[in-house]
Amino acid sequence: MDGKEQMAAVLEEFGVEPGWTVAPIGNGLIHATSVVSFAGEPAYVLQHLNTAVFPDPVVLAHNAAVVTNRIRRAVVQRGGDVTREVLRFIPARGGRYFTQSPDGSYWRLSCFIPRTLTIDVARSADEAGRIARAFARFQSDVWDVPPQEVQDAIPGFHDTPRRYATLCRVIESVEGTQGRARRDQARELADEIHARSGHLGIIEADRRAGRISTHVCHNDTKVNNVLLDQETRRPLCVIDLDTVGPGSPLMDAGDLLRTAAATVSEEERDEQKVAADPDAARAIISAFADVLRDRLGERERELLAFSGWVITMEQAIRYLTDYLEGDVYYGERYPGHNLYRARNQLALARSMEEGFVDLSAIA
Ligand code: GN1
Ligand code: MG
Repeated sequence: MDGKEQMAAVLEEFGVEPGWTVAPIGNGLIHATSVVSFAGEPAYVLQHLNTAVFPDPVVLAHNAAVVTNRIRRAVVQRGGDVTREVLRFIPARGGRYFTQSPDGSYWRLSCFIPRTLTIDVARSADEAGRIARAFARFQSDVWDVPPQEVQDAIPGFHDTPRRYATLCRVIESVEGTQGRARRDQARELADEIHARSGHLGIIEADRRAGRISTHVCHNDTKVNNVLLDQETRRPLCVIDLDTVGPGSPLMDAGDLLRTAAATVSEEERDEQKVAADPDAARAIISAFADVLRDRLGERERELLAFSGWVITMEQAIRYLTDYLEGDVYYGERYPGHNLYRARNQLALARSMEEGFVDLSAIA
């Protein structure tokens, strides 16, 4: 079966009529995402799931159903538009929200939301604030869902100290000529990470000790994981629900600080250009503090800015680990891609330290 035949078989499983064309869409790093159109009009989003990262499609479908049902109800209550403000997945034959093709791989289909765009960099502090508000509202809509109703699709996803321990282990164990060369290149970045390691575990330790809350979180609140209205640029719909699971709301605020307060994207190779904009950071922090005002505790409010630093360091650690392991998780589009990404993220963390995160005040 060639690629086109396989696609035809998959779309038929979802009850899609013939006459479609497909084309890649978006900047996601994990799944292969395409748009399915009829006579040039986009109708569906088709995803070929990356089962190396998400081995269990049942968990993904379950978590997505829990949050989209809850959000749909909230959208109706506030008089919003359910066709544009929440994802709608299409059941395959048999009623499940995914299907398996003969080669064993998994696919899923959702409705395309027209006249929207995604961005990789916010163009102003106001825009960063508006986007943060959309993610904070997502959090607030699912706030009452007991965390045990969703499952951890990737256990320990935002366990930053564990990510750091993995990096240390990989640095020690990298073998072979290429591995050693990579290790030498990575040394400078690793040293910077080691020097900051004392602060990496604070949020996770507080969460485990119950000093900060555990809730259903999105866990991947990148600036490009929300659809904006094409004309008004108003954030409409939070997407990419695969990492939904129990976690700390701080990590969702943190990933927004990492991506929406950054002046360039994480793909920028020139680290001189990488900076965190303190005005955008303030806008993001106030959006979370405002939307979740009765819900965040004192310790959570205190750690909001710091959460941006933690998640940026976590991302640097993840990119550097992947570089050392041979780009098995994120892949690479050019030699040294994940090393550049790690360098970018470390420059961003440093800029946060200069601008709005005082590590000496955090214990
Ligand atoms: C991945 O799928 P995507 O591109 O939205 C990753 C995030 C990282 C991000 C870095 C499941 O997100 O955790 O922060 O890349 N998702 C997974 O850009 O690992
Ligand atoms: Mg994404």
